[in-house]
Amino acid sequence: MATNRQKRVAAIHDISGIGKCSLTAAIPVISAAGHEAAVMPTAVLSTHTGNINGFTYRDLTDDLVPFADHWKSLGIIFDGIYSGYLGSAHQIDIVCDFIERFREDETVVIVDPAMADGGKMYTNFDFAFAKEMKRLCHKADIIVPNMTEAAFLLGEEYSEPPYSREYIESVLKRLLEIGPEMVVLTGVDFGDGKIGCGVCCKNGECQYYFSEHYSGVYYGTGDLFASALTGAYLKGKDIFESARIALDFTCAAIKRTYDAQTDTRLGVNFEQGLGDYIKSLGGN
Ligand code: PXL
Repeated sequence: MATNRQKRVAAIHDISGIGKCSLTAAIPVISAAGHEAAVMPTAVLSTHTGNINGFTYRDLTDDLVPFADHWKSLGIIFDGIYSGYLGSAHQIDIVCDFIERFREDETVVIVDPAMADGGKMYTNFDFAFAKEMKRLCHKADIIVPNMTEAAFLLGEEYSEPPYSREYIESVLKRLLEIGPEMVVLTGVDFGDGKIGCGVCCKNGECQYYFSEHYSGVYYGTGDLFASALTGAYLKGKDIFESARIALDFTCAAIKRTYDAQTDTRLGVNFEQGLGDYIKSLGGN
């Protein structure tokens, strides 16, 4: 009996040489969870684009369909399809087609609508892109937006924290109406010095998880959170346990970085938390 079949996740993100986000977060975290990370790089950058000038950007749009064609010809199947930072509306179309071609009955589709934070779209994105991203979220089983991405997906203005419980519940409910089975909303802040996530399922069950709040902007943490959630969920944890594990992993990386007082634009120290992450999964 094949009881320990290794799972394979298609990770569709850019690769930024410095910054510990997108694929440089997804590959180690998904691997630590014991899964195979098959990568489809959407672009190659010298660094991420957040608050850093002069980054290089090589677009790989023309390679994406040939990647998919080759994988199809090899009969590759995926237990998970996990998308993050996409460089254009055209890339969103390609990922939508990829999901149509590769989704099997048991495939879990996780979409991190990586496009905005702190009330602003990332460099080179506009609100038309948010509309396209909504189409991709419609195809997902799980979406993992932060509060800014949630507002832009819903076509409303970003509100600064703290938030009321009613507002967060309304955001979660309206995000579910876009189409995913599960929503994991990050950056939930009720003004009590904690920060965390709200998790809601189509069946109406909702939970919140919180952790300590460190001042500062920590780049790449959305990608680490979504990658850790993906790893845990494919490990068979339910969405609530997966969110708690991902939050603990991400907050421990932020704490390590806060204590070390390093340049937060260059990413957080998640590597030294991979051992604890594996333990929280009960091994890899
Ligand atoms: O962490 C999200 C992200 C991923 N990839 C690139 C980015 C960002 C955020 O700024 O610029 C290239």
